[in-house]
Amino acid sequence: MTKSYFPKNFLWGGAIAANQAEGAWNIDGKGMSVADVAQYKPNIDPKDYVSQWHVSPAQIQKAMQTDDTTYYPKRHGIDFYHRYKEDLTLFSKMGMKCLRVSIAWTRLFPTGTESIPNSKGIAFYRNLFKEMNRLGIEPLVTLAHYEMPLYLVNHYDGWVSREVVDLFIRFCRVCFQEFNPYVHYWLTFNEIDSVFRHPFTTVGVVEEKYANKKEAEQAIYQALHHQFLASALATKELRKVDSTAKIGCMMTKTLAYPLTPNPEDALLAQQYNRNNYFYADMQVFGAYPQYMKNYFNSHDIHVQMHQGDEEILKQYTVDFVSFSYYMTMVKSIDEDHMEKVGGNLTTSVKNPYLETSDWGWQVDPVGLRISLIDIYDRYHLPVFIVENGIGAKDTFVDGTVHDDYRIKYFSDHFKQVNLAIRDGVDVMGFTTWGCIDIISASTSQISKRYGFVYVDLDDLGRGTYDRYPKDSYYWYKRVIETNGASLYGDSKMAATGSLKL
Ligand code: BGP
Repeated sequence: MTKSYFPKNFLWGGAIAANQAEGAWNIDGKGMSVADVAQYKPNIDPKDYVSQWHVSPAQIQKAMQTDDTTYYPKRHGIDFYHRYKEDLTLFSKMGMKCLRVSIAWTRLFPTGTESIPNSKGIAFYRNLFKEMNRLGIEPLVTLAHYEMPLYLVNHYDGWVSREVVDLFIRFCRVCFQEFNPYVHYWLTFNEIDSVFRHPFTTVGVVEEKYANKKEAEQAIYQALHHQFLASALATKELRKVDSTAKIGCMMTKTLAYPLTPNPEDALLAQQYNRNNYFYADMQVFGAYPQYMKNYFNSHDIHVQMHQGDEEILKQYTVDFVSFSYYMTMVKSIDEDHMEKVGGNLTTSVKNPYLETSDWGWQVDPVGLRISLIDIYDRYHLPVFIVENGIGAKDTFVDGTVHDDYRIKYFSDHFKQVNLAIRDGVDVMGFTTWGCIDIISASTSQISKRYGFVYVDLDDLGRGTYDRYPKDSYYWYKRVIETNGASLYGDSKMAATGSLKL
């Protein structure tokens, strides 16, 4: 029987983002962010989720004039803003060692342009981090998780404007100075590679403003350059405040397999994977790789750089590589004629060996082990799985949810992480996505539930907001307290819910 190879200091935990959990979108001086424009559209065809993320100037104007929170559920979230103490208590009783949260830029700087931060925003995060420290939960903090100020989209063209780099660094400086006593692990940009999947949310680019696709692509690469630069400059700022704190990049790991041994399929998969690595390559190696320079030349893309940019990128690189992992992809030269599956705002050829989630995402635990090995072998830096989980339709009965499917999902994934550690990968920790039910990033639903804790709320914002531990809550508690050993022993007992608090 396999044993647990998880190191003693392994950071078992959970992850949420401000815009999907906090709510309180216009409370205590918070400004509007791009997340406040994301609508919930009932009965939408899953294939159209992507279109929801492509927002026009007219939609932005409309969203700014309405506070219909049933239509914009992220604005209410799960009210973590007011209930965080209750939630942290639940996490602490579960034994969580780490919680990934993000800081809403608009809570500190409502438009992004103020010179003095909003003291109520600072007080909220200071209290949050203090409480986490008190409970022995290590904060892992994302500086930008799909929540840039809407003002910067409307008045600066988002990250296309170089001034946004300075405004973001002003925000980072305040975060590091104010929260440094409580926070030792930071992440810069969530899923920085998602920039082409949903540019509005990632870099504040409204594609409609550009004459054609080519101009929009040029703008997105410019915005991306500014984020790479901002990642390096944020690292520089952090080092000034605390030389021992660690900062990481964050990518969506979407490993692609060739459908067949046809070398053309293998090449396609390799190209896809290389593109997926481009973003972390930039933040780890600190320079544009030759393959991207060639792409820019052949596609007539001109990224404007200032003198000194290249040195900054090179000098301030990240300490670790973090990633989200939900599904894998399949590549084939005959792609057009094949059955497809959707997920994570992208599509793939269906993998005949894998099952899919309720939302069609291909579930692949072994792919996680392969990804861990690939990432570690490429970068030789510690790796951190900061998002993974299954969005499912839960049934709430008798005050709980019997979510054996979630237990199986995590059990399978944790075991693969354990094997990757045995294979020599330095894994810092694992924060499961949406450890408490939150509003989905892509669909704005809460019925797409990821949590170990159920929140009494429906897609139209109706409910008491009360929290209820699911069976998986007790199961994960046991995994944490045995440092993974229960995965190979008494996990069945834990799964039945016999281990109550
Ligand atoms: C990632 C995002 C998260 C998150 C997760 C699950 O891409 O970083 O914010 O929500 O995916 O996606 P969804 O909420 O769309 O199911």
